[in-house]
Amino acid sequence: MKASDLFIKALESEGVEYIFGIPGEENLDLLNSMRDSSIKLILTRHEQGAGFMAATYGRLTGKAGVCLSTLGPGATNLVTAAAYAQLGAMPMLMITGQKPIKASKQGQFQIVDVVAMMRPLTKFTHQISSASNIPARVREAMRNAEGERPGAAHLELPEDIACEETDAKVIVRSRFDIPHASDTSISAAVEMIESAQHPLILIGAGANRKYACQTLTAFIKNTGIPFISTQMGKGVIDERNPLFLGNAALSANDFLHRAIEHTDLIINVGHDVVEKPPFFMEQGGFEVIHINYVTAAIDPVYYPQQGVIGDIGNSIERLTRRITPQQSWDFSRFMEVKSHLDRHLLEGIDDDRFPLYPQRLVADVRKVMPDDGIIALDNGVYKIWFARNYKAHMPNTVLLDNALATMGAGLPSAMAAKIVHPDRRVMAICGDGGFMMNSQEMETAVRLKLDLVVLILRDDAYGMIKWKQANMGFDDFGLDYGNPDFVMYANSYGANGHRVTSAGSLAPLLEMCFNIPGVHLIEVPVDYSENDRILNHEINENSRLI
Ligand SMILES: Cc1ncc(C[n+]2csc(CCOP(=O)(O)OP(=O)(O)O)c2C)c(N)n1
Ligand SMILES: [Mg+2]
Repeated sequence: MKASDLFIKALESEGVEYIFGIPGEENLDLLNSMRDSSIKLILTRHEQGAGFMAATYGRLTGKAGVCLSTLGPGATNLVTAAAYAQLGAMPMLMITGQKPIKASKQGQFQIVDVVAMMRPLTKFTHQISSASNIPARVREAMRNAEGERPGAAHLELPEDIACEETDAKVIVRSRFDIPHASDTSISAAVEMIESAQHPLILIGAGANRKYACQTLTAFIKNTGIPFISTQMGKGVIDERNPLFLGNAALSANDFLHRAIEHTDLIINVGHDVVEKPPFFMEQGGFEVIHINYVTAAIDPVYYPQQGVIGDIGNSIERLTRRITPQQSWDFSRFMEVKSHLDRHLLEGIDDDRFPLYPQRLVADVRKVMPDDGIIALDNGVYKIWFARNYKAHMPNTVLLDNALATMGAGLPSAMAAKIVHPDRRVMAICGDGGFMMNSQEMETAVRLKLDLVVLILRDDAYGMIKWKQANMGFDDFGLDYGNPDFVMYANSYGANGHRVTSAGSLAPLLEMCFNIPGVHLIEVPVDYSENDRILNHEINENSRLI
């Protein structure tokens, strides 16, 4: 069999459904091997878009998303997506081409050491130097990408290896179960939780990965212990739950930090230090139980006293069975904090001013999204508003990146979400800055005939940095720009462009767009003038008073 055919057969055996990417001449054998394959090629307009789509496919399915590029410039374009997958624990396999390695006639033209470039950004990176090794290398790349903690893997398939003949056979996936935590660590955790006075649960990104929602919901129901979520832990448990205190969108000085100050034990489920810390541990302060698939990465602000390491769902189920709710537990302070935060979150939801204020925008988006609707956020200051104010109802329905926190991923990740969940409503929410970093993928979305709403928050600036600039006491400088006419821009791609012209027209327009097939782009002018006052000052001051 030809090596490139074997490579594709190996990917088929792994259950790969799509390859996102842009082939170069060095990938043409592999591309040809895809002709009769069950794997669909999703051609993009930039390798970064392909990488973000593959990573999000991995995030949503737990199976590695696969992307493809040529050597040199194609591979360097994948670098940000590699970091996105690696930091965000999203399983992804990148395949890049290379000039012939046995006999090259083109000097160093386009050649960079891609394997070395990918090393700090991946769990596994390897140049395939013999066709007979393809089955083992593909299996090993997938095992690394998908195994806990998931991340990026990379294989380089040089041109001359891709066209070799081989009689090697595909290696099928091993069957295995994720190991369960030991009885000793479960018992230690039960003892710590029962003897605490104000235990508090924190739900992080890892809990969103393996759908631990049912067991966690039962744990909270049976114990009555209140919980908070990190940005990437949103939705594991329905945030309308009466025991939900709030989201740790800000690292400090928010209402829920009053609850964190008050706790003596945090039950930390699926947390990852790669997220902006939702709390800071201090010597002599509260203790932490780390419940996760892997032991905690230690950091100056994170050094849990107890680990419960193994399948999260199983650990939680066993803890639920073993824990007896205690008379001595006192959650009154937590519920007091919740009532203040809930009241604050209601402010501005019907604000009629135009351009729109973020609170109104978030509330209107929530209104048109069903429980299973997915919002995919790019990176900008609105991400904080959505994390704090948008109540997630189901796991993985708020796709945001609080790990690499890169701009440019909002549109591609929404596209991948729509491909994985064609029957759900999916909306990309982007700043005018982040959208323009990968806006070319509008063509891909139109070509794929995706039904998608792309909401662009227009402030004609890098608003997030303006907000930080104000927070640091600097005057406005250097962060404003112009924009294309987004309506004409969308129409030129064959998408449907819309512009919001009053606060009241956003929700009906969103509803209309979801009812008409195709890609819809909606420009919403936003007023960020109160970001500094509210996020930097008001929340800080009000939360100190409670
Ligand atoms: C690729 C990348 N470049 C720069 C940054 C730093 N950064 C974070 S948010 C931001 C501004 C975002 O602007 P926009 O997308 O318009 O959103 P806004 O905050 O204005 O709503 C910048 C420059 C980043 N996170 N990622
Ligand atoms: Mg902006």
